[in-house]
Amino acid sequence: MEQTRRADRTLSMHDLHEIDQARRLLDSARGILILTGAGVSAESGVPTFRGPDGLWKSHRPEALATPEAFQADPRLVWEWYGWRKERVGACRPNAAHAAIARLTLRNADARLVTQNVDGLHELALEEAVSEGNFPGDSAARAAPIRLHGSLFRTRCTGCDNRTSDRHPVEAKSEASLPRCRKCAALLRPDVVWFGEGLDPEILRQAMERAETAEVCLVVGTSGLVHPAASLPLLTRESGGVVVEVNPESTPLTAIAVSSIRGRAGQILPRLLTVESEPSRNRVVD
Ligand code: BJW
Ligand code: ZN
Repeated sequence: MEQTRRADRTLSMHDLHEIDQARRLLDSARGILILTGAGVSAESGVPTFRGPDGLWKSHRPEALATPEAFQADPRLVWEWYGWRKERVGACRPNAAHAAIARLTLRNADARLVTQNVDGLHELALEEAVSEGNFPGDSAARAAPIRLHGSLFRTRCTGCDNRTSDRHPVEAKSEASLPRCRKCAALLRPDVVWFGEGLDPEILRQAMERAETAEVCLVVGTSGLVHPAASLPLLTRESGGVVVEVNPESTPLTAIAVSSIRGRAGQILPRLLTVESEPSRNRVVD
């Protein structure tokens, strides 16, 4: 977190060159897939998973983010998700979310696929639509493809019914946990845990986008979790190129034609904003 709150560093000539090269690739690309991970929300105050301040530093994934963990102790799992809902619910989109939202609204060939469950891309879209002058059908078209579900939705363990739910979670005892209105079975967060398959239709759409994209822009992901991390490989195997924005190198760096080492909130406004757009979210050094 400390790293994310520090003032933006001055970009070097090398950074500026990388940004320039990536901008040209994006400007001429007919299909663009943007794949985001937790790092894109770090500057909004949402904790990432891995790394020194990540959630997995103090919580074991297998104790909280697997179906087995939920079966063994649903109260503990709900307590953790309740805490995250509260924390994330207080966060606002940052300049990176805003830049992505504006790109996907103005460019019908650009599509966002996110691993994030925090809803900040969706909020940024709403804000951009209310501020900008975008074509009528662009908001629906620009909706992110959400690979791992949403913190603000529940799924019934009995009848599979899904509902949006922004309420705080009452997880003091198992008896107080949220239950289905239709069948009274226990509800669970509508997220994808380790060992669970992704929604096949969502995965199909993401893979199709990856295969047809001329540029896959990967932002703020460790590139460790599959099948999300396989999407940039698909783009490359299909003849496209990969551009990465991340302060650290990742396994995806090796396949990237351009790696921009910096924070999403500093880099993306430079990379994606066009001159005619409002300058509110542009970063000036
Ligand atoms: C910044 C920044 C700033 C910091 N700006 N950047 C192939 C090979 C090996 C294993 C598998 C495989 N295929 C499937 C698997 C098994 C497994 C898996 O991938 N395991 C690996 C970890 C080894 N995958 C699954 O189980 C998936 N299901 C599946 O494939 O089903 C079929 C199947 C099952 C079993 C076996 C085989 C096939 C499901 C994966 C579900 C992941 N779920 C989670 C939790 C979601 C709900 C919740 O939030 O609670 O999703 S885990 C967690 O990791 C979350 C994230 O979406 C996901 C990815 O994390 P992300 O976004 O990359 O975050 P971090 O923290 O890792 O990285 C942050 C990055 O940001 C860092 O790089 C920083 O440097 C950077 N950063 N500040 C820009 N300001
Ligand atoms: Zn039910």
